[in-house]
Amino acid sequence: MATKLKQYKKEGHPEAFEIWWGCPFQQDSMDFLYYWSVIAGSGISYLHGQVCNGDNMVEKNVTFGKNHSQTMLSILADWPRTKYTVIAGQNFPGTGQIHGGPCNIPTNSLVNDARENGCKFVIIDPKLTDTGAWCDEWIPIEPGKDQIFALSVANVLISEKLYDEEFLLRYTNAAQLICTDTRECLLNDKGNYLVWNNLKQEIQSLPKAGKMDGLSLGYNKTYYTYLKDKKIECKTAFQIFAEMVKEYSPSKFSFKDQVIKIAINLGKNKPSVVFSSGFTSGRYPNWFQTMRAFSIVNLLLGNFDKPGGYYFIKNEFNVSNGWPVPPEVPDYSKDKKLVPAPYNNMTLEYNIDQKPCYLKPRKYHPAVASLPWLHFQAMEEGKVKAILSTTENSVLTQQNTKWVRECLNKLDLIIVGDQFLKEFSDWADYIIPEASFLERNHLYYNKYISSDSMENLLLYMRSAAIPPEGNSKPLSWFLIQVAKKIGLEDYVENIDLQYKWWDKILEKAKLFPKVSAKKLIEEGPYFERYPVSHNLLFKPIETRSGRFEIYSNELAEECYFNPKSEWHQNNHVNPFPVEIEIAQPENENEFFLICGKASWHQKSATQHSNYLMEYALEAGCPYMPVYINSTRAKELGFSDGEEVILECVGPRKDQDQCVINDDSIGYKDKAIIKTTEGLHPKALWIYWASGHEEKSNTMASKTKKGVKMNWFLPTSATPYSAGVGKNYSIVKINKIKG
Ligand SMILES: Nc1nc2c(c(=O)[nH]1)N[C@H]1C(S)=C(S)[C@@H](COP(=O)(O)OP(=O)(O)OC[C@H]3O[C@@H](n4cnc5c(=O)[nH]c(N)nc54)[C@H](O)[C@@H]3O)O[C@H]1N2
Ligand SMILES: Nc1nc2c(c(=O)[nH]1)N[C@H]1C(S)=C(S)[C@@H](COP(=O)(O)OP(=O)(O)OC[C@H]3O[C@@H](n4cnc5c(=O)[nH]c(N)nc54)[C@H](O)[C@@H]3O)O[C@H]1N2
Ligand SMILES: [Mo]
Repeated sequence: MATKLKQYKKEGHPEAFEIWWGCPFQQDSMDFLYYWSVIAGSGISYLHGQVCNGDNMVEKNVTFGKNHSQTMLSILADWPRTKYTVIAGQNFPGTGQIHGGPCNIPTNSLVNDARENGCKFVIIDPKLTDTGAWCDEWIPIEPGKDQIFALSVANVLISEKLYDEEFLLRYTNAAQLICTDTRECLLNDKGNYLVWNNLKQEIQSLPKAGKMDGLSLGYNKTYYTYLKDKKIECKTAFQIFAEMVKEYSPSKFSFKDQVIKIAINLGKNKPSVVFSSGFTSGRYPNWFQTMRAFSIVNLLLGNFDKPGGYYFIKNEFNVSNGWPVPPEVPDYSKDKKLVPAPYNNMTLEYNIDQKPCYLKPRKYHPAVASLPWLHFQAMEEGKVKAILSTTENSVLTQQNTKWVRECLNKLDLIIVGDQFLKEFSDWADYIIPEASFLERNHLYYNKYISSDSMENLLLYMRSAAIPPEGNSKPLSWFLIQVAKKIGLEDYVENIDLQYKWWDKILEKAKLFPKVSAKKLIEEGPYFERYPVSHNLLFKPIETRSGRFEIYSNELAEECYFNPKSEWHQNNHVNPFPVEIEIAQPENENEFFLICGKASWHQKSATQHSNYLMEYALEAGCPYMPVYINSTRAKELGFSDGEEVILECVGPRKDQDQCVINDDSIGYKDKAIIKTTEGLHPKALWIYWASGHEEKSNTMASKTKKGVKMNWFLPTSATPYSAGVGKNYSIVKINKIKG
């Protein structure tokens, strides 16, 4: 590794070496990885972030602004007082990914509290999951139709006048005036956004969030004004949205009565409601506008910072990173342009994931976690020549396995760090025997509200349970040795990732020495508790209008109306959440192939447990097969337990502008089917990462019964938000002849 790094540095391209890292809660300090990559000048990518929730983060930034985005992303709500909850595409008791944060400590108990307090839960999912069984109601949505569902709910809320007018006027840009013809917003000479003042009967600039004097939603109204002597017809953003959703009547659904009932329940129980499109995102290229539509329904409901609604934690530990500060080490930021990176880190602006986010106009939003396909293209072009992968398994978990592997074949060097063998280790030139997360220390920070209406800020060390086994060492130890070999010893001297590193974070947060890594280990977590308080303007709303946005000024200015943007006039970045069509199965034996995480597995990480890999651990829900709707199976002449052939047939590049590489088309594999009534007829469904092919003796590889989803998945990416279509696969199911 040192030899290669020296060589690439000499050639002027240290970024030809990249670190790919995965789970932030299992791997060695991501803080240190970012620090190391800055001092070494290497590339670095939180590669899996985008396949997980990266475009969700973008949407929450676009609609709510940075200060309010995290709450919305992690569905942080005042659960004990919530009365009605509708969640799409999340198996929340099964996967625990609600109310975010490491380990999701408070999660399940809070959702249970909500239920005990009478909250009703509705799940929207093509598949009847653990959550579906737990919820009061299951809506078996057609894959990719969640956007229309949300727009239908908005339709009912508006036509039944079940929205919160005062909230819309005070905190959103619902009153902002938009030109009826072009749908561009109106601006005055000073570049201010404009509204109609009903009291004064004149146009004025949009007041600060919190103020509503004279503003009107302009329902069913048209306004006229003169700008530079030109008469302009305009309407409020609310009115244009209301006209847009008229087209989405619940009658478009086979379960129209439920849609109406859900909308009315949301409206009647507001603000003590939660309406969410889930945490993990980017399922299809319409998912960004799907999330926008869900967010706007919440804006109509005004369920923010009120009992039982989304809650913004007011108190914070000022937790940053543990990087050593000059003069302890030489100045590492001199002559280097650093930009924000995941988890309070900084990174070099020239990195593949960053460069397109800092163009003018931006091509991607800086909140994207990564831009995976650009790394693969860079490997094809010889710009990335070597990688170190830690705590992730890209050869299985990134879309379009075939393409990913072709790109990997072009590299000079692949190093993989893990405790277990996995698909990626089969590709490695070197395997680093990394100490596992149970053998090292790491500081974590979590925040949530508890049933007693308190904000809880929690710092804790996940401390080593045992010392590293055998010759294994934390990855940081290996990287420090490499740094010493390439002349960076001054930057890595005295680095102590067991204690000192975390104390630095606590010191920067002004908590040290009251709180220290050692004390956290010896005495347990450090808590601060504050009573819940309601004021959503506790921090400025960091959108372009300073308000939560129904009409996204950012999308308008940066992309949709910007002639310099590659996304100019592209509906994926329309400032309103207009319907985006996705490619569909075309023949009767074609389906969407979709997936969900198994509640008794951790993605591809648990493949070596033969017990967990058993075919039928959960009696009615075997792990390996492909689930198919019973009626569809019968129509096509397939029976339960039959072995079939699946073949990827789409989406093709010519079917969708978001498809970047469709090399997966034509890929075939055998699968066993399991018939079920608990699945939408248009979908085939698998447990995520049930299929494996690691060469050592795992039960999964031996039995070869599971399907490896990403072989069936073309590479796609949405404009600006970089959602990577992780369910966007169309497959044909065929009989095995003879
Ligand atoms: N036990 C366990 N817990 C985990 C994980 C694990 O592997 N195992 N993984 C962790 C990680 S990294 C994450 S990101 C989270 C993920 O956990 P979740 O957020 O729950 O996400 P998934 O399980 O990927 O998908 C959830 C559901 O989305 C449904 N779905 C698919 N397509 C559509 C659609 O078009 N519309 C709708 N409405 N639903 C759809 C699937 O059927 C699935 O049931 O869980 C975390 N927690
Ligand atoms: N088609 C499709 N693709 C998907 C998804 C999907 O729903 N559909 N889901 C996506 C999601 S949400 C995510 S989060 C990604 C996950 O994709 P990856 O980031 O690749 O995650 P895992 O499969 O959990 O692999 C993690 C690896 O870390 C190793 N590991 C565990 N603990 C440690 C440790 O302490 N140190 C080291 N060095 N290694 C350790 C495990 O052995 C395992 O091999 O996949 C994504 N890919
Ligand atoms: Mo994830």
